[in-house]
Amino acid sequence: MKRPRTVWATLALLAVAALGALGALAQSESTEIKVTAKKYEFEPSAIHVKKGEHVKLVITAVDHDHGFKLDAFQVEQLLKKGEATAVEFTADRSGTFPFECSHFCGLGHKKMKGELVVE
Ligand SMILES: [Cu+2]
Repeated sequence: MKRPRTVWATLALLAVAALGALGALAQSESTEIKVTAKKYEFEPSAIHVKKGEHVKLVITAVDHDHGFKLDAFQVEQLLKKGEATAVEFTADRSGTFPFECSHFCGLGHKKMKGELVVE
């Protein structure tokens, strides 16, 4: 009757591993930052976070549909006017990374930029 014992031992190990992963998730830093998008700026236009943080940006386009594109962390999201839209990523590298509006919104669209600073 070796096999059942092996199965139980494996299950127990898996359970311990799963609990460990959940614990790590709960402990990892998570930051929520509210951002406003309007012609032709993001506010704040410089977003500061700490390296390793899980970042949740809640972005509201107030005057028009806009977009949020942060290439360094593979984020691209359409922002519908009047809706709070969340984008999430883990800031696992330090540096200064540009983001921009990715949905044409008028003459100043190309100037609608900001930067994420990961320290
Ligand atoms: Cu735009």
